[in-house]
Amino acid sequence: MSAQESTPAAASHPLALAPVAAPPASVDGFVREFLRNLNFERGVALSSSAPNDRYMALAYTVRDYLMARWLEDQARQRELQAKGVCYLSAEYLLGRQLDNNLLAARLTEVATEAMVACGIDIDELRQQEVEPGLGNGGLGRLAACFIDSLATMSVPSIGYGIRYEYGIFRQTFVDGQQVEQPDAWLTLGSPWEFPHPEAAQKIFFGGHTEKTTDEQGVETTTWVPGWHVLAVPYNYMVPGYHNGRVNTLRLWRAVASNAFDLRIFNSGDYEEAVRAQTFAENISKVLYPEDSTPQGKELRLQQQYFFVAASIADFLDHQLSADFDLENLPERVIFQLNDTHPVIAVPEFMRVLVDERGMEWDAAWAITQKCFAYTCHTLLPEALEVWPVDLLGRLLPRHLEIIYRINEEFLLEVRERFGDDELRIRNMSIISENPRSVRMAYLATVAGAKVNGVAELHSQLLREKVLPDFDEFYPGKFTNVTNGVTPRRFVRLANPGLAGLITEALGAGWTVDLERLRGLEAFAEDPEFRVKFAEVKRANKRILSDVLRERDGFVLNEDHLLDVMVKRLHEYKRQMLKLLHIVTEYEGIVSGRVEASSVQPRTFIFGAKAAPGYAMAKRIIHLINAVGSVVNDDPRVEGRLKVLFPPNYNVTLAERVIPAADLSEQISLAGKEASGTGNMKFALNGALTIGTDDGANVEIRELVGDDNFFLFGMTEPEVEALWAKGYKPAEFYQADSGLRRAIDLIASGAFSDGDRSVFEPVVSNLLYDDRFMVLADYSSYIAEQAKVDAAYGDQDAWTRASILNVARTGFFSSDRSIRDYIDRIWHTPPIL
Ligand code: 26W
Repeated sequence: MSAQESTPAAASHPLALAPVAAPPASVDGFVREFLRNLNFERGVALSSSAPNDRYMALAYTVRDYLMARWLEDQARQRELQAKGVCYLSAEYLLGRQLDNNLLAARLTEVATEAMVACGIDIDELRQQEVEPGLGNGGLGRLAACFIDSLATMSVPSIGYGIRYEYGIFRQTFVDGQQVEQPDAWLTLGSPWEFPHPEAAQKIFFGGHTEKTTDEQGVETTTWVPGWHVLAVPYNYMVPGYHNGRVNTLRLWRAVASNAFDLRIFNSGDYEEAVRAQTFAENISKVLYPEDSTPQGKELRLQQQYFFVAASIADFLDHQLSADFDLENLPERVIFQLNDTHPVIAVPEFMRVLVDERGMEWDAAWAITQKCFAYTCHTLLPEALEVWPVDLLGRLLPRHLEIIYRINEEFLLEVRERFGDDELRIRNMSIISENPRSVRMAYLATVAGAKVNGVAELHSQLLREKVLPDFDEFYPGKFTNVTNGVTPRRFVRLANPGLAGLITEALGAGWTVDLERLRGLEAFAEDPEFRVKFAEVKRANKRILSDVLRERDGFVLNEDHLLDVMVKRLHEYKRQMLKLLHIVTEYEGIVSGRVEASSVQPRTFIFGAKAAPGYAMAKRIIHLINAVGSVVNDDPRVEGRLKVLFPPNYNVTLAERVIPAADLSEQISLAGKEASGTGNMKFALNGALTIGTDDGANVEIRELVGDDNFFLFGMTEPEVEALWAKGYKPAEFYQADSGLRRAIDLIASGAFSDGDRSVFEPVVSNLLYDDRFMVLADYSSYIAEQAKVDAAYGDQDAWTRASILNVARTGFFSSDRSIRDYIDRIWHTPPIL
């Protein structure tokens, strides 16, 4: 997968054949390269340089060291024409790049010394980097972990996505309430991107279709679009860890082809003159901050079509050899659909093969069904995207026609198999009625060679509850690939103390072979190792304490049990259950029923953004901050309970919070969290999990053992049974005095200066709706939290359990996930 064709003359020039030389990997060599970039790229002298100049020059220098490998790798992948993966994702939550690129290129020490040689503290430069927040949460971060593993495992692949000018909003709190600020991450420019306007693609929208029949009576359809924009690719390096490989992440930016209309300008209508530009740029302007409920906005569909059409054109135009026979596409590429957001790629692929390349429909469809696969990341019915046919037909008239034909032929097959079972036909139709819409998950399932969930339980529920008809109709199509996280960023980089301890005990191989962590089981029995391990956790708490003091003016007590819940704010994730635990503890002490000195000192850390349009989620954030400020200022619980809610939770903050945590809160209602990946990061960093049997928690518990996991709550079948029986949350309120006191305290206005109205909606939602059964799981949760307190009292036993969590969760490496995708779906062996 490499850059565009170069002209034959240039290609054969002796210099063109010479390998690109990387600068000398010595401290002197690095200093020279750094100063050259500072002076000639940034155009400043060291003496007059600003911190951002020095950061940019450092980044350019790291790039230079990786460039040779990148260019070589692209040429090699092109030459070998091996089968590769095109990962289509509307989101990539990349996090900061500098340290990951230094680590991958084995340059961390050299760069640190080189900066010292220049009188620069490299850490000051680290702080300059703005993390690219081109994602909402789990799905976006998973994509980032996956492309890291694909590069580290030398799998030919390219990640395609959108270069949003504004990423996920910056969260601030005003009087405890979330206020969103635009994320202008590109203000100072991004040193890690390489624009390639010469490889821009024209992307068409609107218009109508025309049918023509040639003299042989063959009917062809032509799309006569209404308008178009240009998609300009920006390449980002995706370096493999210590394998000399560098894959590409190609993100598309929308620009107007005729950016400026001089004629209109000269007529004095300046705004009109640039209207095309602003209109076009809007397409890649901003990431939609929803992570569960699609708003069905036209611009969102424009964004989805824009990047998949550009990616397919880029692949067919620039990645295939000129004489490539399209019949062999299934041996050459697999397009992985990261949820339904890119599924419009299916009718686009058909349009290109049939309308542009003149392929027969059946031949094209046979190829399409082998070249696509779909990963579903959710269980919430409201998160499954459906696009009204009038909107889709207006924006993409040809694609709607193609979807209709795909559906027609599919339903014919269903009829052949099941006869005229109208209910089944209606249930399975890609087109739903009232309003007439396209069910994107159904289209992805019909077109995909494989459909996978992201954890065992999720994949099972997908087959049994979400898409049962399709599982029956397509035996063998549904599979599972349990999520994973990259150990490079979330252990090696985020927790150097732990990484050092592991390498000391097991050697360095674990970073690319995480199952080797199993070797730590023996060390769990070694008191000395336990002491060292506990010291690493304490040191991480000190680091976090410094970060939170600097960042938010918070003071962290390192002797406290650090109880952490960081993830998007959503009612199914049940931050409200965590809050009821805190209020219960608080109420117990201030009411005098519980002796403060008998309470295990805890600090509760929250991190959570709410989708701006999600009112209840924003109210819950307000309530968490309100409870926090009352608890933190109440001398009766001083030194016992502390609530910290640092704003703007993102990858960079996660890298500080996760290594310091003692307890990982994974408390979603069973059957709602597809997998979770934070749960994996916490376990790999030695936090013990309190959780339900939901998503990947089930697999974590199976691996670490029941003694090293705090399980509570209903199982998924029990949830279904209670729901079927008719769930009355108020009954649980009546039956449980502890629960009643906690809810009553919130309802009383105790956390809102006595104003009961402020949080009344939250309280009544719990008492009369409680869709995610917070009240039903309350008593089991509180009981399990008491076990946590007791367990934490025996630090040595806790540390032993913590070591066993690290030792037994190597399975959750994203390298293992990628291996499963290769074995079960892609069949794209690494090219070594
Ligand atoms: C259109 C609105 C929208 C946007 C994003 C709907 C749904 C999404 C994502 C699928 C939500 C998401 O991030 N899902 C999370 O994906 C993770 C990676 O697989 C899982 O670990 C989480 O359980 C799942 O909630």
